[in-house]
Amino acid sequence: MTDASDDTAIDRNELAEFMAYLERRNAGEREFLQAAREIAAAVLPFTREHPEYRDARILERLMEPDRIITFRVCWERDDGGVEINRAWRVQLSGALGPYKGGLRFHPSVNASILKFLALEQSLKNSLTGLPLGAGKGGADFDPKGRSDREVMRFCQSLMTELARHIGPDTDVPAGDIGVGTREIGYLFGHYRRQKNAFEGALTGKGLAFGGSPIRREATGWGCIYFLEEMLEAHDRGLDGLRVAISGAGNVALYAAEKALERGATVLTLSDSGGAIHDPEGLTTEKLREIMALKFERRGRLREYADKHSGVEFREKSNPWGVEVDVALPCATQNELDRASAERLIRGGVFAVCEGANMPCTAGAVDALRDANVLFAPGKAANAGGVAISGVEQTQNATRMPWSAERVNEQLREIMQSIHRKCVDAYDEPKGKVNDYVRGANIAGFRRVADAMLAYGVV
Ligand code: NDP
Ligand code: 2IT
Repeated sequence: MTDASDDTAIDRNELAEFMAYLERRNAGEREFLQAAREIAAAVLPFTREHPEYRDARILERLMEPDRIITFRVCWERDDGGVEINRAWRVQLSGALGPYKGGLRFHPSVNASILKFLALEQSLKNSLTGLPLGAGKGGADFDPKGRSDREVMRFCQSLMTELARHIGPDTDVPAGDIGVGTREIGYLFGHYRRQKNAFEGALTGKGLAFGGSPIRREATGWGCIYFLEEMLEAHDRGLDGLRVAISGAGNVALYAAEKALERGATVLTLSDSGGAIHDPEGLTTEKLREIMALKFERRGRLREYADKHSGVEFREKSNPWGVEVDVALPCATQNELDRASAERLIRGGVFAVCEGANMPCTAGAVDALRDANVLFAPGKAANAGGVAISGVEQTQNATRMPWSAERVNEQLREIMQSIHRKCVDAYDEPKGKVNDYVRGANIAGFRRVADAMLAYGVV
């Protein structure tokens, strides 16, 4: 018989040993190692009770991508100059279905970031219950300040190479930071032409050519559906709560839309230029204006603040200094650190739900846990986007479009079932809020691990 402190010591030693192994194999890959540590901290104690996973070294195998494809993307600027970018596709795990995950276009993109995103994707996709493997890709291309034609030429050049590695039964990319409807249109148009096949090799497509209703909204809306489940399980509701959201992209703006619909007061948004704080709260009309600014004109939030007296703009800052009940980080990784978490805690926050992938640093997550704040990790809370990508694949495969109502119903059900899986996988001792980090990692791991065990050593 061991007592709790013995267990903690064993957990710590095992984690240190596992991380030393991963660090040797993935030296300097900060984001990948950060994501891997969170998963290992939850899964290692679980596999102690399930030695079959250990004997087959399932966790180590999951953390070694099936393959990583790297390639050069050359394209011509409007002025005739030649640009060279680097692109990747990380095909991490095909255990549960064709590789699935977005493409990111951002100057910071590198192998570590894409490996972390693909690893998160593996457990997230598993949690959806759909037949989705895990991948991620992208390029160190910065779409900011580029004309539509330049973006088109870049997408076409990238797809010239990527097309040979993807397909509806092989690997199905979608959007992520810097890749939205415009980019998916250019990418799909070039894929279709090269392969001479109209097939669901990408998701997030326009409605006119095989896209699904609600795919654009799915990540943000799904995040709010998860938040509602989490609040309800702790005897709270969203109506009347003050919410801080970061980001002003696909995830953030649709999370804001659904939060408003549910009666919450949304006080903040942010972009790479800084954060806006509207002490009166956004209205549907204000949000429409911001959506037009960000999605149609590709403008900056600063312009919005300049036009609206009473809206404060904090240059190069984040929204975490504002007193709120709920925080939804929806921009990018590591955007909410321990100091920000402590500020939120002092301001009385009681729920943090990750719309982005790994927006909270490990220190922030520790601080929130110590303060007994409800915390939903991205792999659970933002799974609605990839879930509706899965639904888009179904519609493409059957050549039968679904109604918006049916897709939204499916989204709600999937987010509810993910919440249930997290709670069922890990029971927190009484008096503490549920540990969704442990729950999501264990439940997500279990399904992939069972498939991998069934396949034998491959
Ligand atoms: P978008 O490109 O639509 O929006 C990203 C937003 O975050 C923009 O407002 C952008 O600012 C801001 N941002 C991006 N990088 C930084 C940075 N380094 N510093 C400050 N602000 C930044 O992307 P999405 O909304 O699609 O993605 C946001 C997050 O959600 C990412 O972590 C992504 O991986 C995750 N996610 C996305 C899903 C999807 O379906 N799209 C699904 C699940 C998770 P600016 O407007 O100035 O560019
Ligand atoms: O991080 C994510 O889950 C996404 N960017 C969406 C992936 C997808 O395939 O829809």
